[in-house]
Amino acid sequence: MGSLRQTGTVNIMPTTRKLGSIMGKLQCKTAAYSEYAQQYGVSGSNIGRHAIGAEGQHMVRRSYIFLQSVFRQPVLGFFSAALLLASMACGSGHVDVKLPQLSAATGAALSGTCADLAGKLSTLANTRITASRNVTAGTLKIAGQDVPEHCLVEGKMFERVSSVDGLPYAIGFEMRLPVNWNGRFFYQGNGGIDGYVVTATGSFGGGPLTHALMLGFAVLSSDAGHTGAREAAFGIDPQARLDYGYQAVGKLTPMAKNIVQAAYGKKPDRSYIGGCSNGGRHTLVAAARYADQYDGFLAGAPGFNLPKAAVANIFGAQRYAKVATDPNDLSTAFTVAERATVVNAVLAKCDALDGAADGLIQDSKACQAAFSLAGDIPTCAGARDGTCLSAAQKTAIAPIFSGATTSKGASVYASFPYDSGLGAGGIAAWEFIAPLILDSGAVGIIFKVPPENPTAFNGRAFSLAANIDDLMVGINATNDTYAESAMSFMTPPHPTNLSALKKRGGKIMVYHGVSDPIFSLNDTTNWYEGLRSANGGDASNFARFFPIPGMGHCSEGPATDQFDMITPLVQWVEKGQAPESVIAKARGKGNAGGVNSEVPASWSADRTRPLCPYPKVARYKGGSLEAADSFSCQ
Ligand SMILES: [Ca+2]
Repeated sequence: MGSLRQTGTVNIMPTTRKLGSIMGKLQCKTAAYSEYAQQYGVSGSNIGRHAIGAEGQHMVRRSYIFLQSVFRQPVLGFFSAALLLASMACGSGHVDVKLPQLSAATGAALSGTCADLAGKLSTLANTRITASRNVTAGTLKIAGQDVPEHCLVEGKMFERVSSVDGLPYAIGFEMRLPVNWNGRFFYQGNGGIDGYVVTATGSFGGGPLTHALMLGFAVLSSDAGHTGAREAAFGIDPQARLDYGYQAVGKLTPMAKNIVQAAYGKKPDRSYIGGCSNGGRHTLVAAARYADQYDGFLAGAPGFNLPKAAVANIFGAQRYAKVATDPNDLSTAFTVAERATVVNAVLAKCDALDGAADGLIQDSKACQAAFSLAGDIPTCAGARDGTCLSAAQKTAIAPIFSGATTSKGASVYASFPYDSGLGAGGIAAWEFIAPLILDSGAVGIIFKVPPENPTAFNGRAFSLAANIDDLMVGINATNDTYAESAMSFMTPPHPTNLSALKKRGGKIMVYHGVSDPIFSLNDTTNWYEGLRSANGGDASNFARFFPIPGMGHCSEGPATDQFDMITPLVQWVEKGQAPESVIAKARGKGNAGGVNSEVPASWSADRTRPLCPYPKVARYKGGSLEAADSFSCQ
């Protein structure tokens, strides 16, 4: 503040602050209006004038006249200072915006038996119930504890035969309905390319100690419209593409709420959707498309640009192939020892930036500025021995981190941050194997228009020979058979316009491993920055984003990856208590949720850390390096 101008003996700060507050309201109002304009198509050139409106114009004119009368000089300098304060006011959450407070859910008991319920469901539209049975307490266990008694309902929606491949398709699902219900519904978004009705427990956090079903939610899980046995081949059916992308969620949600109605005598008081990876993508897509259906959204590692991420991973495979010493094994391009060398160099530059040399890089942004692959890793003078990278390796690998590009230099997806988890076990599968067996089929058969022929498809050959420019065209293309492009059906229509969710009192929490090798933290950070901009510089009154240092894709890595985010999300949605941090625990020896073998031996088995809402990071304030309360979110 010392740089602010003083005029004579008059302290301008109170006045500047006052004007800052006015400008802050205007700026935030402008942002809210631009969100409105985005939604309703008001022309951009009119936004500014409309945004501040007559009231705003009057406020500015009144302030300007007031300042001129006091100082008898032009007030542009004050306006600059005021704007600075205005942006600070917006950024620190002092925005005078009242969002609706949703009421808390109230529980109910299952009415009648599970067998009775099946009879009540025979009239559900486009739905066939295939089984319903009681599941006694303890049949399922989580972290050694009994999952309470519930009713399992299985069924299919929209059974049909494809006109493209002549094969049967349906949206398979199961619902698990607790006998003692908490009044809430949880849609479990599953991972990968879907295809499996994963047990509907509603899990979250690596090695969870609890899950939505255990907490009393009614939980739905689905295959999103195709069976896993078909692998990527379902992608030649246009409707199966759309169901996988977003329509299965849209079809299942009202059906599931009707099952809840039949089971408990009322629809869910509150509805939540969550998942990690592709499940995080389903969640962010739902936040944009189905904000009227859900109150709370919990998105982990949201691959909301999944087609782009898959192309970027194929780009990575092509770069690794240039320096692999064994052409049949891409991991020889960047060995375990070489990745450990990079991790050690990253830690040397970055670990202490948060105040504690503890093996976790909390200040990832500062780390990216501090670390350089070119400068901080020795270039091998002779043969590669694990302690250096050859010049050719640096040339091949650096663009994977700085971000895949087309032949014309256009960004394909996003950059990836350097972090402490780059040597972890899960990295190799995502970097060296997935592009040849997962991303290949996803891009070639599910996303691209026109698709490759699945019967003659060789994923490895496809990925290593693909032209990246052509793939980018393919994921954005349509034709008569495939009327929606992958970038349309897989991604949220306007990712940073969550105004419908916000305005009805909905809340969204997002988490992402900083060392995630397939969906980049930076893509999620860019999205969240865009969301902040679209909301006057601060989205924290309805959306919070928690980076998890060291964590890989959804779990594991040298990280504190065990946490419960559904409980704080419910507190936020239903009681207005925003999560200032979430405590996460390392899964060392003896952890009831399953041991993470990548927890470093130097850590205590149950190390805890606060996960902080971006842009805050956990900084050391003193005390034990093993305890969350030695850190604060700043
Ligand atoms: Ca540290």
